[in-house]
Amino acid sequence: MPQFIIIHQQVAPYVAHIQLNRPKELNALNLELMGELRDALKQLDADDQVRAIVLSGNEKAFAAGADIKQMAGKTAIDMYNIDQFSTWDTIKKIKKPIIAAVSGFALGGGCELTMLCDMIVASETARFGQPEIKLGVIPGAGGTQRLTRAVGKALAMEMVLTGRFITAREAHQAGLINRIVPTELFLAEAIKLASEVASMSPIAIKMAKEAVLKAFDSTLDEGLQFERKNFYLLFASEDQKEGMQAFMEKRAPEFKGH
Ligand code: DAK
Repeated sequence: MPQFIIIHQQVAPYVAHIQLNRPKELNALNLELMGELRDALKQLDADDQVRAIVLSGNEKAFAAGADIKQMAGKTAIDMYNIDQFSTWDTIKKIKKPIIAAVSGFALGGGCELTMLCDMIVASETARFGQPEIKLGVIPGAGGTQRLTRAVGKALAMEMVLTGRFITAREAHQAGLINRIVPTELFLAEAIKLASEVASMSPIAIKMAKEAVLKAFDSTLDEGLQFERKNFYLLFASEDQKEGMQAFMEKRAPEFKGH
């Protein structure tokens, strides 16, 4: 049984929800929590009854970053041996879409975790930041890269160099998040968005996610080639036949994921 996360199966058809659950520590991401999160995501990624995943904290905090108390005394060699990157890399490789439901603090590793997700639904009280600079370090799980790609150089540089938190409104204007909703609805709206995604062909959804992410580390031509292959490949699926047949018969498609 995981100690630091709660897994809710079928919060909507084909939607699972993982809740980070270290409320007293504002969901600080200790190594144990990250290990549980990695294992849960891998398990849900392999589960045919799950087509989209919602990841949340609570109303006060998504996550206030890596656990500073656990990290403070570590040496470079400790950090090397712990190899947290393998955990983060596994999360990066999850094929099903992950929607972050964010309220309150999403800081440091917490902000980086939201950026590893595929979409972000935020409450009005959400605050995003990369305050590592105030601790004498810099972001270590993609904050300098994914944030810059999401919000552009000016704002990323300001956030990374000053540690300033931005509001949900600023995050929305800058393109970091998908939508802002009233605080009491942040989880429900994320589940609603996940349900919409989960109603599509799960195989097309995975290939679409893969292709969009390809845009971040390929030239345009390489990305287009990749997209083309996935596009062709989907014509080998029954879901493509069902989707197009259902359109012509003016009925809702019934996707099966093969
Ligand atoms: N770690 C440990 N404990 C934390 C914490 C954190 N990041 N954030 C909060 N807490 C704890 C507080 O210590 C406090 O515990 P007690 O003292 O009561 O025992 C409790 O949570 C409540 O926090 P506060 O009393 O501070 O609450 P406030 O509302 O006054 O302030 C705050 C909220 C979020 C502004 C403040 O707690 C804060 O500034 N927290 C630290 C934020 C921060 O600096 N985050 C970045 C951490 S560095 C990597 C992957 C990831 C990372 C690095 C490498 N690899 C893959 C290699 C990530 C690094 C980071 O995230």
